[in-house]
Amino acid sequence: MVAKRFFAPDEFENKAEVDEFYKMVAEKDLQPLWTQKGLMLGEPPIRDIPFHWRWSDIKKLSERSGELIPIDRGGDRRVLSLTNPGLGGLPYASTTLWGAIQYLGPREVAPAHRHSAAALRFVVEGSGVWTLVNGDPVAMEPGDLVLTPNWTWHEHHNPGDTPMMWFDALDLPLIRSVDALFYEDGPDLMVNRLVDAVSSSELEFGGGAGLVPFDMEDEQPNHSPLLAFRWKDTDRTLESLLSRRQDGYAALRFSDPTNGKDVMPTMRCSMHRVAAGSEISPRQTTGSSIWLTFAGSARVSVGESEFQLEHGDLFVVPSWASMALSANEQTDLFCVSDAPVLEALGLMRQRKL
Ligand code: GTQ
Ligand code: FE2
Repeated sequence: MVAKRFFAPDEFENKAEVDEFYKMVAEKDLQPLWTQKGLMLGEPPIRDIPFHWRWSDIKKLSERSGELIPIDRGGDRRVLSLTNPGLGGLPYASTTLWGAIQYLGPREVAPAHRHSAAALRFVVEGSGVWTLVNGDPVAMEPGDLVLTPNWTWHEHHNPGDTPMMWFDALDLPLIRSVDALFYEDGPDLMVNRLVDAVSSSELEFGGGAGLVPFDMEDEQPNHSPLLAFRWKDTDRTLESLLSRRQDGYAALRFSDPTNGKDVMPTMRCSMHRVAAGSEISPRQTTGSSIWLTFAGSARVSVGESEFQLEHGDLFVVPSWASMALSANEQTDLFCVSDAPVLEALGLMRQRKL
């Protein structure tokens, strides 16, 4: 391959004139394309790095934050964000995704607000928290996936006697990068009541496989109207998928029950079950993802790194990094990625290695 030239003034015989020209261009806030190094490389220059966070560390620090830090107005959310060391101190797990662990103590309430970044929760431990999404109370239990789509009001309640910890993912870095992040505080709260009712979203759209209301309104939201995906359904589906597989690896994608699209326009959610001794074969894809080890134990390699995963551990796969996993025991993993964005823009590339 012929090396590209990057016409520095030194390369010219009429160096002084070229030098002067480059100065004049810069003075008018212009830059020549022909002097740009690294603008377009063969493969994307990727800043976020493969990284692993241990549940044991996060849990200890979250519990300590529960003792030290109140969550009244101002604090709002007791959240420790996964900070990818490749991103220069930004509180982001990957280039496009915010990932965090939220801790809500007994009888605490995280007050109402909304933002144009979309969010989702996947519950790791605890019980009894519910979240109010645009007025609809949605219970949260371990293994459940709960959505708070972009610009929906949300507040979290823990009316019980025990703390709860869950994983949050938001498309916040992506929304910030396109300068479209808006935020609004909500009305202050009312009562920290117990909720045992099933959410209206589940009553209307949670009927089960392929069963959706006939008389849906013409105007549909651009996200799943079903806001909670329950562990018992996820577990049962993974179990039957796995029983049909020879290779010991089953995966499902959470989808909008009305149209099969991803649950929200910017994030794809999936759940993976790998039988003891089985593998997720090496692969790579554009777009980044955050993985959460819900159960089991496994070894994963991401790019040049290798991580040993235990219950609750999280890791990030940057864009175009290879990923392969092998399970020591049966292992369940939740995954959130920015795949719908890449697909919508015609930028999805995937390959098995
Ligand atoms: O629970 O509403 O991890 O607004 C980051 C921002 C959680 C939330 C986060 C949020 C929330
Ligand atoms: Fe929020």
